[in-house]
Amino acid sequence: MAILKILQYPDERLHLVASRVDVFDDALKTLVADMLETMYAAPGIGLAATQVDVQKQLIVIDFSENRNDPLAIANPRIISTSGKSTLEEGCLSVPGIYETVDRAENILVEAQDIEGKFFEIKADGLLSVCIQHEMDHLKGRVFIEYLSRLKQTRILARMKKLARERM
Ligand code: K1U
Ligand code: ZN
Repeated sequence: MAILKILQYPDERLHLVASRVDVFDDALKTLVADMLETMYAAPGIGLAATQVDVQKQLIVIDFSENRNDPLAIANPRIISTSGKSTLEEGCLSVPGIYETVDRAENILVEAQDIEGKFFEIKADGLLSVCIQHEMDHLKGRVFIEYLSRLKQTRILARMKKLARERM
């Protein structure tokens, strides 16, 4: 297994749109294992393939207390939504920034597992928000794009400063 590099906002590659996963082979299983290791090490509760510069519709999530209940989701598609949720979100691609975003409270998602088998996920609370956040990554969207122009400008300046300090 390997820890992958997580792209940092404002990296342009975070805006690429992912393609459907159509081959469910050993290479996909290795990618899922690497994404999980990367997410656990970060640490985070979710990670989208886009964030590790792989343009595939693939997400990993684990928000269990003991970090031992991983979920891998390929080709997620929202079938229905209801209600409204406003939770604080973070993002491994925008470290140190936590902001509330309006999302659907309940979602029903159709997806495929790493064998390609279709399944449905009914989610609410943090799982629902996390899935919506990760699905946005697959569409090239970063959560701060829901914020005001002023907040986005401030965050962009902070991220550019962080990048300069890392050099
Ligand atoms: O997509 C990502 O960058 C991962 C992100 C997922 C997420 C968190 C909260 C709301 C929506 C989506 C994170 O995991 S940020 C880090 C984080 O929330 C966390 C880290 C360690 C322990 C608990 C939470
Ligand atoms: Zn994120």
